Amino acid sequence: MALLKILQYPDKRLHTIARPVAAVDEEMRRLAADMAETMYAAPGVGLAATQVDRHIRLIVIDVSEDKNSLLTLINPVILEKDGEVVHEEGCLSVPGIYEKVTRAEHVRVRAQGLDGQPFEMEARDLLAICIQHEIDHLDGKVFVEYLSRLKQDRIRTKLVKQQRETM
Ligand code: K1U
Ligand code: ZN
Repeated sequence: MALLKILQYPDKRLHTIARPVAAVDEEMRRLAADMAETMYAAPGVGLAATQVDRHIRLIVIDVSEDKNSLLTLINPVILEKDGEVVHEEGCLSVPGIYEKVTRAEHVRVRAQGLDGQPFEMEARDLLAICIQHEIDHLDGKVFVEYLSRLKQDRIRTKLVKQQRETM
């Protein structure tokens, strides 16, 4: 397995719309395993392929305390969403920034697993928030885009400065 480089905001590649996965093959399973290793090492509770510069509809998530409930969603689609919840979000592509975002409290999702088989699942709380955050990445959207233009500009300036200092 391998640790992958995570793109940092405001990298334009984070705004790429990911294409559907055509075939769930060995290469896809290896990428999913590398993404899971990268997410656990970061550490984080989710990672979208977009963030590692692979523009396909693949996400990994593990919101469990013990880090033993890895969920791999291929071609995820939100079928239903309801309720509203405000939660502080972070993002491995926007290091050090945590801001409140309003999202649906409950989602029903269809996806394919690592065996290529379609399945449906329901999610609430942090899992529902994380699924919406990761699917946004596949649609080229970073969570800071829910914030005011002023906040987005401040975050952009701060991160560009940080990235220059670590070059
Ligand atoms: O997509 C990402 O960049 C991953 C992101 C997922 C996420 C977190 C919180 C709300 C919505 C989506 C993260 O994992 S940020 C890091 C984080 O939340 C965390 C880090 C260490 C321990 C526990 C959580
Ligand atoms: Zn993110």
